[in-house]
Amino acid sequence: MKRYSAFAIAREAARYHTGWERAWRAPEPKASYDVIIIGAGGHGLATAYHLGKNYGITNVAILEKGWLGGGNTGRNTTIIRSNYLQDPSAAIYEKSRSLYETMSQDLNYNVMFSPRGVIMLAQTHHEVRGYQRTAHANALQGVTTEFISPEKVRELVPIINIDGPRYPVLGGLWQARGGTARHDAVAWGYARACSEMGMDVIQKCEVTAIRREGGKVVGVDTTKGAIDCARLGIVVAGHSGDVTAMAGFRLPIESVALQALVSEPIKPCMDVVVMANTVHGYMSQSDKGEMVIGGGTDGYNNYTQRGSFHHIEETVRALIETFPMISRLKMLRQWGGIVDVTGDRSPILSKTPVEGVFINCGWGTGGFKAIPGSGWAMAELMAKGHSPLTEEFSLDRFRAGKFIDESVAAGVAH
Ligand code: FAD
Ligand code: PYC
Repeated sequence: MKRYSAFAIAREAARYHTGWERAWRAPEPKASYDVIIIGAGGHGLATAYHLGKNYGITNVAILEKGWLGGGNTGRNTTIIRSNYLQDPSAAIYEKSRSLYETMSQDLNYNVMFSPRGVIMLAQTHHEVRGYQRTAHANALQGVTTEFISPEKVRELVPIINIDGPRYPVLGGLWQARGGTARHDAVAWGYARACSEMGMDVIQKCEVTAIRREGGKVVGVDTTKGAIDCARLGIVVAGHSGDVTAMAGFRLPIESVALQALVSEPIKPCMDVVVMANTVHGYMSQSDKGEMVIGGGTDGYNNYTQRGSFHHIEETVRALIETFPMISRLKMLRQWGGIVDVTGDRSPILSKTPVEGVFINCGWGTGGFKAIPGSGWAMAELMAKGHSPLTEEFSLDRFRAGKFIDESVAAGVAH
């Protein structure tokens, strides 16, 4: 595959863009693979990529029932940060954040990583104490964050109303190297790199059954026929419960809709990401100028990929008190995704009761930021049978009661 570069753009401009190749192949499935990954979202693709890059395992198929990145990966508000409280979380989220720094170069694909900084506003004294505690924990974990004053918040975000009609801004947890990236590009960049390594990324191929013999996986049935495999990764976010049911086990997970919306594009007015968790809403400005806005999860389980109307109202109301100028904006689009939420708001990266079957799920409302780190760790788990980054995130923690409570760091009301 030809590399993307400034020279390639100039060359193609000179010949009317007739020489570009397809970014990834569109193959039909083979009869058998060493590894099958179910789900071509960011986590599935990153797992496949690191299996190839870090372990030389390339006889891999990634099966996707819809289109590449059409699940939560292409529906999220793209916030990247690693300011979590617990040590195992800080380790995997910071690994991930640092991989985002070089992702465009690693994949030879511009994912538009923008480390513009993320503030989580503290609007109650309880939140002030919570975020100060997180800043101290982050210092011990080697994650650079700081608790900043209301004046500093105002300096960073001139459009903010720090006096607030209900909750004044009392400070904020600031991560200067947090930010955003272009979500589709993350999926496309990984797909291109996987295809380049000889892996098959197969879209419109739904897995309908998982075949087992003697407690071990032997393959899957799909809408494109039966495919054999020695190892299987289930990486399907909101559909994890459905797919693990095919393998005969249940997960401690719930699927709920989480939604977002964008405004009409306006001139640059906010160059950091702001999360206001007490009033509940978060906002950033896209490169096109749209204000990207997200709300909370629905209060009931569902698979609608839409989200309920009252959440839009609540989210917009919360953001208008925080940023009064947005009351003048027209909203253009709204959408939802089905997020997979665990009781402790931490992910599951684990072996399963079926030999050869591995699960990566439970990223809930916050897995976009984790894509490269999760792929790195999941590939290690699948290739070697263990990974220091996944150890604490196994399914066993629910049996042993060793929860990794990240309900504050999750940032999104559940
Ligand atoms: P997905 O991208 O959902 O991929 C799973 C794939 O599996 C899907 O494409 C699906 O079609 C496929 N699949 C399912 N069943 C089958 C089957 N039987 N056969 C084949 N394929 C199947 N996270 C952040 O870090 N920052 C944010 O700002 C943020 N904002 C969010 C805002 C919204 C509105 C939403 C919905 C989520 C947000 N998230 C955010 C969470 C983040 O999007 C997810 O945690 C992450 O994208 C999950 O990636 P994934 O690869 O696990 O899942
Ligand atoms: O995890 O930072 C996050 C997040 C923000 C919005 C949705 N998730």
